[in-house]
Amino acid sequence: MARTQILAAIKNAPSYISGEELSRQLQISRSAVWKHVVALRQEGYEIEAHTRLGYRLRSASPRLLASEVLPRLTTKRLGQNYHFFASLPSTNRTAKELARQGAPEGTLVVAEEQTAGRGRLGRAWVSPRNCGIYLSLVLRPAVPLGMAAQVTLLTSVSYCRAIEQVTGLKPMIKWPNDVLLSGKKICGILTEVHAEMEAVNYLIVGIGMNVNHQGADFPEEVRPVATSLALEAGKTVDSTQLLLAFLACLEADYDRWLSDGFGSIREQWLARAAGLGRPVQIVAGQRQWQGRLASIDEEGALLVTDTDGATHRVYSGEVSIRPEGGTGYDFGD
Ligand code: BT5
Repeated sequence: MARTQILAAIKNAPSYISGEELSRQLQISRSAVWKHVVALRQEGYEIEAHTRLGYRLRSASPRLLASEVLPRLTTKRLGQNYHFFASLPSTNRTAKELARQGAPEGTLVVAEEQTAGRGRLGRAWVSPRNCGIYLSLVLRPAVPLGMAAQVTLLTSVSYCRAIEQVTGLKPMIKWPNDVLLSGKKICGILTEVHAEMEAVNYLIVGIGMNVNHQGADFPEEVRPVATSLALEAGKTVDSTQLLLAFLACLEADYDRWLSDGFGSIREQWLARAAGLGRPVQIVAGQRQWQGRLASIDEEGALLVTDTDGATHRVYSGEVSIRPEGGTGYDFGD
């Protein structure tokens, strides 16, 4: 495609490259070259145009365009089948449609904005334009249905590792699906399973990453519980670098999980667990009870000790971490 070739030529040129040279290389008119340059600028590339010298790339597009992500992808599967959208209702919904049509493992749907982003239990995920990464991956692990929930846990570990690599920040994980900084949510994960006869057919792992949000980007009701990497780091974070690091971490963790199970990820999870040893309130369906967060087991179930000292396995539900000796909750839904 001419536009891709023009971008590559401008990127590879040691300095300016003339319109004449581009038109000769691509066998298209100089005005056609100019039209492609205008389109590239609209995609976020800063391209200088000088009447005598020609074109020069001042900076690459900060957007998660295939032209920026694919050449730098180090993974074998995750992200190789790449679908980028400026806006979608929900990346999980689109990924599910692709999975139904037979999309291969690792298919990635990325959007710059979601107009109907979803959390668990019908809750909404706030997904404003140009500050977050909203993505969904199609995975096809050959595992029993009972292991599907572990994917949420391993994804949170992988995302923490990516954040640590790219920003130096030290996030924590709140079971089952939140990543936190300063006790506030910077990421939520929604894993949806399609199974046949107790075996996973495909999984959609949806991740909402708060990257470059400022306080005003969050609506008032979410502001007290939400933060972003930029707010915590005090500087803008390179979304492309973050996405690439995340995909590399996730592929490594996912492959380890496929061969060795959740036990191989457990220590990494525990090293980042929020609220270990702290009093917690568990809400599972209609039932509410209080205990102390002890650990996580080899299957990814949360281990909570009740007031009588008995340890219970929690497979689903909400956890609110309570301040020691206090009555209120410092985090919860
Ligand atoms: C989650 O649900 O945390 C899962 C969120 C998954 C979102 C991704 S984005 C890509 C993919 N496509 C989708 O449509 N969804 C996935 P839950 O644990 O139910 O938390 C939802 C709660 O988090 C809300 O009720 C709010 O309180 C809070 N919340 C909403 N938007 C937020 C945001 N941007 N940052 C922090 N907290 C938020």
